[in-house]
Amino acid sequence: MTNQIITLTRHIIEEQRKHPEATGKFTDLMNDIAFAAKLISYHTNKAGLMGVLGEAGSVNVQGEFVKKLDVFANETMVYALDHGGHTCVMASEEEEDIIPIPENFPLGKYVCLFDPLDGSSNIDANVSVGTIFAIYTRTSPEGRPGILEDCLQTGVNQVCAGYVIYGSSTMMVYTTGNGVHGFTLDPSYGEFVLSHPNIRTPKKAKIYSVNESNFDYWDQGVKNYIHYVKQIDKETNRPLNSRYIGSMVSDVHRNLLYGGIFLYPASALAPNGKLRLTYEANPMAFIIEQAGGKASNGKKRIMELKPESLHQRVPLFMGSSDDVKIVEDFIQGKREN
Ligand code: P6P
Repeated sequence: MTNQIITLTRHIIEEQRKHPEATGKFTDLMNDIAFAAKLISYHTNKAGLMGVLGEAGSVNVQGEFVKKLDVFANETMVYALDHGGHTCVMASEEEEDIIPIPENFPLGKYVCLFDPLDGSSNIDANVSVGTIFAIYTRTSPEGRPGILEDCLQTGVNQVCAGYVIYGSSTMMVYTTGNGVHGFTLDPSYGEFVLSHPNIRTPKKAKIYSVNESNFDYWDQGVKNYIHYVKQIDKETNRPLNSRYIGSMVSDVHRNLLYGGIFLYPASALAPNGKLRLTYEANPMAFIIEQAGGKASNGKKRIMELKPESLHQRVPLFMGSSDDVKIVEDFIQGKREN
């Protein structure tokens, strides 16, 4: 029934009505992101047929080989967001420095940070990948281009965070601080339609997601926690189920819906972990917290960490709140089993 369809645009407008100061600019910005997501979805789903698979040859700031779809997704996000007059600066996993708004375009108050295609090393194997984005309002004076400091705000300043998962269907999940809502793309008429209103994540994990090949490189507290989740104990529903795709958006999305904890700890190989604070950990943390979960670096709330650089990495433990608290106790030596 048409009057049952709640599109992403309608949902945002209805959400914005709760903010008297809203000008409609945010709605336009979200529509620009939705446009980019539809384009990336189309190319990701057609990748095998459109010769966009395989290495683009270059290497990104992370030292990873860039695949053609990475390049396309990054260009699509920049193209969608740089001209509408809603943003003053952007930053991307794919670009070393901040991305200025072209001089001939108007400036807006929003700052958008994104990982345009997270998990892209899985693309050739047809594994789900995703786009992650975080939106802030600028802290630098209006009327001039945004600056690096606008992109290095603590996660608690986010006005919006979301991800798009390109899987068996394309879904956008976002929060503006009033709960978490999921929209599924209906390709027949190109609209994101509300399919998962008010997502809440279970307090207790059923799943743990971690790359256990790093086990010997972890601190003892993390090792003790992984031993703990694998022990047989009916009373505390252990062992947990191990599920790890190696694509953060896919792992976090599954855990968000089913209950689970996602871990990317620091290790001897990666002293600050692998995932980036500004455009991976912070947006996902905002979503997880708004769904009733928790996100920590093992000692501190992710969203209270002050970023020092754009591509700064951070140890990450996020998901079902009871289990993030347990892993924090193991890491802080408050318990050994
Ligand atoms: P590993 C993908 O490359 C990514 O950035 C995240 O999407 C994913 O969670 C993580 O790295 C996987 O890393 O070391 O387990 O392959």
